[in-house]
Amino acid sequence: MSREEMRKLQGERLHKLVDRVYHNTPFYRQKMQEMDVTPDDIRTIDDIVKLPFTTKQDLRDNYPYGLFAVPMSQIIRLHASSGTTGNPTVVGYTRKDLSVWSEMIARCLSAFGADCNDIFTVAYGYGLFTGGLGLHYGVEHLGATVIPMSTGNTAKHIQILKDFGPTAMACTPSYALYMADAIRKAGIPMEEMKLRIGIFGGEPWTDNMRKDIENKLNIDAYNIYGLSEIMGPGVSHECECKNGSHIIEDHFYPEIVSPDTLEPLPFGQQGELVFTTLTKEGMPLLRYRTKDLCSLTDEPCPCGRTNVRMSRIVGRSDDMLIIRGVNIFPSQVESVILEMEEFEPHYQLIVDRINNLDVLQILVEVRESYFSDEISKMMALKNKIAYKLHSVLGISADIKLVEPSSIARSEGKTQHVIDKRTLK
Ligand code: DLL
Repeated sequence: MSREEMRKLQGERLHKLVDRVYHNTPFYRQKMQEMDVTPDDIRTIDDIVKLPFTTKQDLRDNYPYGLFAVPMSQIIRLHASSGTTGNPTVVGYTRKDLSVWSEMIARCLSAFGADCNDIFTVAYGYGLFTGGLGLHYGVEHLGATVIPMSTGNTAKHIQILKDFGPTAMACTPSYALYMADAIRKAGIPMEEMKLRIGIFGGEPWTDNMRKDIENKLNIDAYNIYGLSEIMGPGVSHECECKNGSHIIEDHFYPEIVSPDTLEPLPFGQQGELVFTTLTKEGMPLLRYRTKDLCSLTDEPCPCGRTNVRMSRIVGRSDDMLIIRGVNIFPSQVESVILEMEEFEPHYQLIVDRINNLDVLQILVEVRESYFSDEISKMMALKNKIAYKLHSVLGISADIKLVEPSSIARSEGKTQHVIDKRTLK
């Protein structure tokens, strides 16, 4: 599609979308009324700037189903990702949403050079996380074969890579490096395997990591990006040129805005990525602030695709961390500590990457009156908070109880995160 045709289609879809949310989502109707905008004011895609932004906080305020635009009888799947504190962010899909999602992923996979002759292992988490099931149904939609590995089964995964002859593997890039080391340690030469394509995303990675993965696994490694609020994996994907990721623009309209002023920025400038879900039925979102920092380009791509491309994600405009593919906010730790009288409101998350696996240590200060020389008492306290943190964060952490005032403060403030990972 030419850029002109695409923008026309986006404008038509935007008008229908705004009409839908105005009539079906009280949250949006109220926001639009406050801004004195009606669906009739939205005629072309350029009118998008008249619409309100949506944030994770809005999702949290309307937890769990407040932003759904259809009755629950039409929602056939729910997923969820981390909220900034206790409650997760819930997303709901209609049958049509799931069909669009599978088709999008099939498009991504075919851009990676895959077809119905390929066999995929999907080693993203299956469950509330969108990675596993998202890729799974996309592979089926393409007509290829899917092996639903999920995460954390490295020995079995290696055996399957050797015996079942998969040609493609989908997982986080850090897990791909971890697998490469495990395969080397198992003494299995890559030539005994048929792997040729890697589908990596869910966390930031670099072109150097790509080279490393490609050399170690003897594959072509491609970037896939997405977020559960918008759909899940597959919102954008690389092509054979590996020079930016094409956005599935007929379904998701991208903008880059300044995170400070929220003013739209032109192509080429770096800022916060914002998406509007042009066709989504279950939980459509207007101008959702992803907090991911990147830039966009509409320069023609040698592959021939005309969709706008986004650069790699270079950072976040909030304090979200991605640890072993799981999104973590320091405020989630805080919410647990504030509920427990045994602890001071001071904590620190120390993140590192050891042998390609992310490790998280959490330091928490025990209140004077609860501090004890008795090991059994301290162990019980540690287990108690470890259990609560695990249920809120969804990953395990090494908890270290420390004495009151022992976490360094500067100007009275604790530095809540020390991230020692450097993505080379
Ligand atoms: O991570 C969806 C996904 C699964 C994408 C598998 C790709 C592959 P969430 O858990 O909602 O969804 O986390 C979304 O992860 O806002 C980015 O910060 C980050 N992220 C996802 N893909 C990439 C990527 C899934 N390719 C958040 N590069 C997003 C950099 C990524 N960051």
